[in-house]
Amino acid sequence: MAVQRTFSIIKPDATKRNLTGAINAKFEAAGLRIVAQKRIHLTKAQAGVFYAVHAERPFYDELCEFMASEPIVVQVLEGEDAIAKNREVMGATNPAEADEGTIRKEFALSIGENSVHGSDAPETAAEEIAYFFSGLELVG
Ligand code: DAT
Ligand code: MG
Repeated sequence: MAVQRTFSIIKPDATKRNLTGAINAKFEAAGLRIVAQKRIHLTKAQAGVFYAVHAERPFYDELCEFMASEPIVVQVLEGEDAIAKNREVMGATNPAEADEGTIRKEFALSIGENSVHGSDAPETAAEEIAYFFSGLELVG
């Protein structure tokens, strides 16, 4: 597997509880490098564009509301097999099903307030990185 980049978000439930550093430590311990990072506060409409793929799901409105409720930290992680590795470090969507030692097992509050987002494929990683970052902001 080659070196990849993936897009990550530290979500409102985590920024609010001052967990940015603890979550970044997990990424770095897994060999993922933070090659871009910024703190932003999305509007509900911007969150809606980001999560448009879930527009028909019953939790969509609540999800967009949550993502706009507090600042978030958006970042680009780089490393060997970064997309799969990041998903592994994150743990399952539902923290009740997440493995020991994963971010969601340790920090997530619920299936909705689950502390982190990570891209699920190379195509979505590229789209998501481009939505939040310009090329000049990616410093590998
Ligand atoms: P993931 O974030 O693990 O990629 P996903 O893409 O299926 O999961 O869903 C995106 C987010 O939507 C997820 O992180 C939290 C929210 N979500 C998913 N399923 C949910 C549910 N059943 N109830 C409430 N929120 C949910
Ligand atoms: Mg997803």
